Amino acid sequence: MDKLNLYFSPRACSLACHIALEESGLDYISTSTKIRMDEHKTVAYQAINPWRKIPILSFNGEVLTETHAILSYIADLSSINLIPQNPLARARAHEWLNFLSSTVHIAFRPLFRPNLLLDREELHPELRKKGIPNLKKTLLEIERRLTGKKWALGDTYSICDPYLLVFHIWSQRDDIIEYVADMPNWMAHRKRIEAREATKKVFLKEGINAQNITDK
Ligand SMILES: N[C@@H](CCC(=O)N[C@@H](CS)C(=O)NCC(=O)O)C(=O)O
Repeated sequence: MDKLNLYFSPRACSLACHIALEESGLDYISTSTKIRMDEHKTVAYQAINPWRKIPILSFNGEVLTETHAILSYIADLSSINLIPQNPLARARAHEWLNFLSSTVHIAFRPLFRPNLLLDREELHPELRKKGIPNLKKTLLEIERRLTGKKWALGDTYSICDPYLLVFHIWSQRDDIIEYVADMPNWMAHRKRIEAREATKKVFLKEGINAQNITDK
């Protein structure tokens, strides 16, 4: 099998896959493709992924898209227990992953990317205003689900945890933080993730540090 190659953009949802790969013990490489620099729109990247989104995992001529699918694949390949085998516990993992990709990620869209929803720039402030209560409600649901939990699934770290970190980082961005409530359970969870060696290594690889982590 080829080395797994993760295409990532710093602090994007690909960060979850990057950390999971580092935790997994699998042999991998990662390729920086900065969204901010439109590197995902180049002809070269489009030839690999015509959908032009990050992340992708490429290996053996395969190109796997979707954070949820990539995380699940990493967990299944790894000999480290990154997703439970027990059917209900495994379903709980997919419950988190689907919630994060389909509901939480999308709740940021009116604030981060109003241009994807409406062309008319003069309506963007209204769209942002409408998006704020929904974002807040969605993030507070995460806070509720983490009550009394060390990790997303309870006592054991899993692929759900680095995915949660991505959205916590987004929630603390300079242009978002004023709209979100205090979320002590989630903040404590983030600190536990950030204390792990794999997370520290990936922050270094992606160039994430205390100065730029809250940047827009
Ligand atoms: N459903 C996809 C969403 C992928 C996605 O939207 N990724 C963002 C980065 S977090 C992206 O590629 N944005 C660039 C763009 O939309 O132009 C997933 O969960 O992986």
